Formats: sequence, C-alpha cells, structure tokens
Amino acid sequence: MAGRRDTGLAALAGLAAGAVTLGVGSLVALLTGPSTDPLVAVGAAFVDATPAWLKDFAASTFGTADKVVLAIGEVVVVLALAALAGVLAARRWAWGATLVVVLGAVAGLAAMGRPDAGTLAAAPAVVGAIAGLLTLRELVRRLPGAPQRPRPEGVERRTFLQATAAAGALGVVGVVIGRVIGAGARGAQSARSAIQIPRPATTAAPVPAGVDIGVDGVEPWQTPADEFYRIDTALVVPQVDPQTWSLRVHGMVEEEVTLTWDELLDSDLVEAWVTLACVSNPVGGDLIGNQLWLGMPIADLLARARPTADADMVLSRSIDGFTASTPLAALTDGRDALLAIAMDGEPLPVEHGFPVRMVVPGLYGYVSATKWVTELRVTRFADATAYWTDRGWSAEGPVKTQSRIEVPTQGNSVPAGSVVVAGTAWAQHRGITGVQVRVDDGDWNDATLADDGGIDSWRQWSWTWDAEPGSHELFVRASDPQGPQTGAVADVIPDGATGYDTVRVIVT
Ligand SMILES: Nc1nc2c(c(=O)[nH]1)N[C@H]1C(S)=C(S)[C@@H](COP(=O)(O)O)O[C@H]1N2
Ligand SMILES: [Mo]
Repeated sequence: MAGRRDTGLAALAGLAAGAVTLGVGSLVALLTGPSTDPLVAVGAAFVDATPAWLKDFAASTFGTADKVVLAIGEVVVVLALAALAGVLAARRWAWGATLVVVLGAVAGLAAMGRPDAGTLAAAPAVVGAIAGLLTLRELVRRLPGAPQRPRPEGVERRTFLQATAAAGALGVVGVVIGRVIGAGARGAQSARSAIQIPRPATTAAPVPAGVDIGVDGVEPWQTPADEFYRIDTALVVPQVDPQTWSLRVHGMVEEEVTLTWDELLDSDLVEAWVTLACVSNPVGGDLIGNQLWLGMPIADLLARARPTADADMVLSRSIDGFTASTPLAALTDGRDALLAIAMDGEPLPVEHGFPVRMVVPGLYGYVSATKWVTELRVTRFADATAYWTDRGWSAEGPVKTQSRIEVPTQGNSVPAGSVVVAGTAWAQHRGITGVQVRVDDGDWNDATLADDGGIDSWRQWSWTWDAEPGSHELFVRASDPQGPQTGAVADVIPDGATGYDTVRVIVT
C-alpha cells in the first residue's frame, strides 16, 4: 500500500496540477477580464462574504496590507487543497477528481457572482479545472508503483518527477504571464495620463499659511496624494475608460439623466478641501487624509434629475458593485458634495476611483465616497440598503468629532521641562472650535489651534507641557460647535470609534 513517500509524491502531483489549473485560469482570464481569474474571483467573494468583525480585524491588524495577506492566505489554502487532491487521486481517482471539480465549480460560481461578471466569467475556472484534471490524471498514472507502469523503480521515479516538474513549471509560467500581461493591459493608467484637468469654475478659498503648525512629527495638513490611505473591497482595481464611462441617475426622479465624461468636464467644476475619513479608523488611527478635490457638485446633477419629494437617500454604486447610502440632504444642502475627477490638481489615482468618485464633507467614506462610481439611484432609507449596511454597519455615517496626539509618540521618553504636545483634530462640516489636553487625571488645558483651513478640513493643534519626571499619560479632546467630543469608548462598528486618544510618555 501507499507509504509515506508515495503520499509525498502524490501530493507533489496535486501541487503541479494545481499550478496548471491556476496558470491556465489566469491565461484565460486575459480574455475574460482580471476579476474572472479564479484566485481573484474567489478572493473577492470571500471579501464580500466575510463578516464585518473579521474584516475589521484584518484592516486593523494588517492595515491596508490586508489584501496582500488575503492573497497569501488564499494561495496557501489552494496549494494545500491541491496537494490533498493529489493524495486522494492516488488512492482513488474519483475522489481526487471530485475535489478538483468542486474547487473549479466554487471558483466558477464565485466569478459568475461578481457584480461585473460577463457571460464567460466562469471560463477561466472551468478551462483551468479541466487542464488541472488532465494533468492530475497523467501524473497519477506515472506515480511510481502505479499499476499501469510496471517499470524499474528508479526509472519510474525519474519520469514521474520530470513530468511533475514540467507541469508545475508550466503552471507557474502561466500565472506569471497572465499577471504580467494583465497588469500591462490595465487601460486606465494610460487613459489617465492623457487627461487635461479643466480649470475650476469655483476655486477653493486660499489656504492660510499657518494650517501646518510647524511641529516636527505632525502629519502634513495636506496629505500627499501617494500617501493617501486606501480602503476598498476591490482585489483588482477597476479599470475604467473615461470615454466609455457614464453615470446614470435614476430611481425616484422626475427625469432620468445620464452624464458622460465630456459633459462632466464641461460642467462648472468646483474645487474644495475635504478631509476624508474611514469609519474603521480606530481612535488615534491614520485612515484619514485631507486633500484638494475638484469635481461637479452632485447637487447640480440632481437638480437636472429632480428627485421626488419623498426620496431621502441616494444609493451610489461603483462599477464593481460596491454601494453607499448617502442622505439626499447631504448632497443638496450646499456643502461641497462632489463628483470628483481630480485630487491635488491631477486626475484621480486609479486606486482612488479614476475617473470619477464621490466626496461628501462630513460623512465617513463608506456612506459617501464611492469610487469608480457609475450609478446614482435616488431612493429611500426605508427601501434600500448599501454594501456595509448589509454587513452590520449603520445606514448613516456622519463623521464623529475626533482628535489624536501625534507627538510625542506612545512610549517616548522626553526630558523634563517644556515638551510640545501636538496633533490633529477633525469635525468635518462642523469645524473644530477647540482642543484640550489633559495629563493623567489633571485638568483640561486649552491647546493652541493652527490656522483654519475650513470646516470640512481637519485642524492641527499644539500645547506646551511643563513635564515633570515620571510616567505620564496624555489625553486629548476636540470640540466642535456642539461641545467637546465624547470620552466614552466605542468600537468602530457600527458607526465610528469614540474615546480619547492617549499616549504614555516617560519623562526623565
Ligand atoms: N467602489 C468603492 N468605493 C469605495 C469603497 C469601496 O470599497 N469600493 N470604500 C469606501 C470607503 S469604506 C472609504 S473609507 C473610502 C476610502 O477612499 P480612499 O481609498 O480613496 O481613501 O472609499 C469608499 N469608496
Ligand atoms: Mo471606510
């Protein structure tokens, strides 16, 4: 009977067949689109099916590297299953074959279930699984000691290993070619470089020189575009050609409107500084950034469509199926709610929503900042729910007033005497009216605010502490016109974290 060594060889056969499956799958996906690649499709379905707590855990544990971690985890699982298929096939062909068919079916169904799935979405998984099955059958037949191959053991072993290595190598080459060509074929980057951003009809108010408080270690007031945090459910960044892009406004409207890219460029564009924040940002976290956006006021577009009187929500949808529920009022009350086409004077980076995304001051991104947006459905909160609402988050997500200490950092040791404590506070669309710092359980001390860049942007602050030796804990709280932020500790789920940011400092 099969010994341990034979099991190892059978597992190798399974791995090689698995590589062939993935290689063929990713080559076929060159024809059917990156989101139909079996690994990508399964990963995306996993992301959508993952309960909110797990995704929150992934985002907070791995930061925005969570997609890389997911991909590595997925490959490990797939390789383990492929090895298992080899071992099963060596014992009884039908068992191994069944596992391959089931895995192929799972990947095919996952691809067909993607919101942007075409009719051939399952093709990479199906063709890949067939290639994998054929490979597995050939390799299992060549397993040393297999009944069909009554040959001397050494020769058998050598031909088996050669065939397995060749199959495995072909599979890996297929994956690499698929990935490299697929990445090169991503059209959006070249379309993006060809774009001339028009001049705004309304420019942003000039930013006072003192918005940056001038303390080393404080995050810049304007977040560099290439350092802007990225949060989305997209495993492959949607590639949208502006020339074929359009935005459909429909639902509870007097008149359906379809906006094209050229119409958008020709409209009266407005420039605005807006701080965008993620609801998953923990207290003191960095899933937040401030930028200069340029876009068409969403109110102008809605004015053409004329929402009916009983509508109270706009469900925006991206090309890859993500949806966000934004209160209609926030889009029409005069704030700078934009269909943004530029960030920092440049076309949107592809991963930040090229060619068009929404930006709405005062609301967390998950209910307002739809990237790669292609549809606005005017509806009611009572009638429709959005992507994250279906996963346990609140239907509405106004940004909570928050503040963070950026210097000194946690666990720092500083010499006694004058110590500058500084950081950033935000209360988008209400504005920061004050920041206070507390040492241990002392009184709150007023911090100095940096210049004000507008109520939709965050605001820097600093306070000079007369530090006495020992271990101390610093607390910060910000105020908006309604009063100070709450110190009550709340998790990010369901509608944003609260509590004071704190750092422990050793004064020597
Ligand atoms: N299409 C799409 N748009 C999306 C998301 C998404 O998953 N898909 N995530 C939203 C969330 S949760 C946030 S916080 C912001 C983040 O925007 P950024 O990646 O440009 O910083 O995008 C929003 N827009
Ligand atoms: Mo978010």
